[in-house]
Amino acid sequence: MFCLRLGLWLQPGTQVCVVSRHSVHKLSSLQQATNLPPKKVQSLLYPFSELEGYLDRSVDRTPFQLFHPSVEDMVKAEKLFCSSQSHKIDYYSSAERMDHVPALRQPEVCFIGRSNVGKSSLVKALFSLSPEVEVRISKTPGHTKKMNFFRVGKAFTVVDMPGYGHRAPKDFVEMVEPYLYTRKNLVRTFLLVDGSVGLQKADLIALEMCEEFRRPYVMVVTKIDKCGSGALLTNLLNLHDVVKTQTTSCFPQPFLVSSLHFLGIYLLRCFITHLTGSIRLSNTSQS
Ligand SMILES: Nc1nc2c(ncn2[C@@H]2O[C@H](COP(=O)(O)OP(=O)(O)O)[C@@H](O)[C@H]2O)c(=O)[nH]1
Ligand SMILES: [Mg+2]
Repeated sequence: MFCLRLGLWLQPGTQVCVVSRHSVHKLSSLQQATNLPPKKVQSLLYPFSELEGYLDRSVDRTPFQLFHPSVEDMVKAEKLFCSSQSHKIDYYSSAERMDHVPALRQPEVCFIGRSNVGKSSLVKALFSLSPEVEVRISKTPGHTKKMNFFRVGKAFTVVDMPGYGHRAPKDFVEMVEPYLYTRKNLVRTFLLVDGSVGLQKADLIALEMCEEFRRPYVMVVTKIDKCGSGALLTNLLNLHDVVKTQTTSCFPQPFLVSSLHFLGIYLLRCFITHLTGSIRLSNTSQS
């Protein structure tokens, strides 16, 4: 059934993106990803499905699948991540202080989290269909010292924030907190946690801060390729428990991603375009 639906939305000639001279990763687009075996496609599109089988029957799956778009909607969302003459995706500017933050009006989403959790890698994976967009990824923790703004046409802005927790508490207090507190066009904050190590003390501090600001935020579980299903599930259930018992502004569903293997990237693209009002979901999607 799933493959049948997929086939319908990915007719030959369904244009996804005009590819530039930069090379595009083979899993960047749904069209390319769907050449893989169905089970693999399912886990690329809906990574939680991979873990579901390991869950005890008593565990309620609903919170993990609140946002469950159709493939059609994912295809729609993907188009917004393809740069064209009339819809330019580019790095816009960086800011080290709040008074350097660009005055942009589009809805904005930002990515925060510990240094090295995978923020820049995730932004790069989201923009992988427009590989000319330069997103810097470091080998050394704490490299991103600035807030980096990326424009997605007139639709929305994505902000890659400096990390916290590792030699960077100052950046966090001076940049991240005032930004989260005052940015008017910020529609959602994505708080990244490393799925292979689970919630750390610094993550809980960030979570507390997000709660204090009372602005809606979403947890993203990164690097899900880096550990086995057992460890990932333990970390995920622990996170779910914290979200359920200690938060009020957090979306109940954590988003699972691997920027390295493109797991969950299509789902997250769809969620971002939905949140920023850039696409309208079809009736078949849940949210
Ligand atoms: N295995 C794995 N490694 C990742 C993933 N995402 C990022 N990394 C690695 O984690 C390190 C830090 O990534 P980066 O995006 O710079 O983290 P940031 O400091 O939060 O921006 C880099 O060496 C990345 O290659 C992932 O999904 N899987
Ligand atoms: Mg970074």
